[in-house]
Amino acid sequence: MRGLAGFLLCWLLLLAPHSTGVAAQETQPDPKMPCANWMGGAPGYPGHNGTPGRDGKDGRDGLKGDKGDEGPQGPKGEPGPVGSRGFPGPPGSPGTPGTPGQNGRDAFVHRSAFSVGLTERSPAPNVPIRFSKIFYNEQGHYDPSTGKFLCNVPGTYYFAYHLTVYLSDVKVSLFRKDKAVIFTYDQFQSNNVDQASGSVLLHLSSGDEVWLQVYGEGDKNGLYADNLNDSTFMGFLLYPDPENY
Ligand SMILES: [Ca+2]
Repeated sequence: MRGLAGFLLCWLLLLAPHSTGVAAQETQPDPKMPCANWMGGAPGYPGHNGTPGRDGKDGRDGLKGDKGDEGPQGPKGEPGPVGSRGFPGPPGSPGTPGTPGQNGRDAFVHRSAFSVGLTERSPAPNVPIRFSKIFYNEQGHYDPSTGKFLCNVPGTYYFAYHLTVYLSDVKVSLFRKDKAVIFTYDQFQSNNVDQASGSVLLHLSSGDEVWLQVYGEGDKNGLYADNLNDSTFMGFLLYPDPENY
């Protein structure tokens, strides 16, 4: 009895507010309305989310983008290492000729020579013999009026004499500055013609005089002379002193 009463009560409660539309609901009940399917249970809870699906395939490449703007110029780099040495260059062209040098000293000042001959027989003794025939006296350093050679160029000189001796002995000396340097003596042989010769190297200073002189007491010395130039006297500068160059 009690079950049936409850059922009826519920039925009345549900029917009362909708009494005017009962006919339509009875023919096609709405499943969404509560209590419409009053014979079923309450709706269940929503199910859990399913597992994620697998990743899809990669898409095709997109179109190439436009070229970007040009960037600003970077800072200047460090200098590179020094390169290797190059090959030698070709020889240069000849230089311009230099200016002419100064004129040298006239070599004439370093010349001194003479060659003379005797023209008078038996010259006076104890004084310079005067050789008056001139073969060579370009510089005039020999004085035929005195028979003396005067040194003008300091240096070393060579002197020589070749004398013909006839009829009597001859003794001569070559003098330098009033002093006899060498002697030559020839003893005459009868019926003959002799020769007396001498030569010497001397160093002379400017102003030194050189000459030949006959020793004797009379005027009849055997020093002979004629037009064949038998007796001669000569001298020349072999080389001047270095300070004269
Ligand atoms: Ca002799």
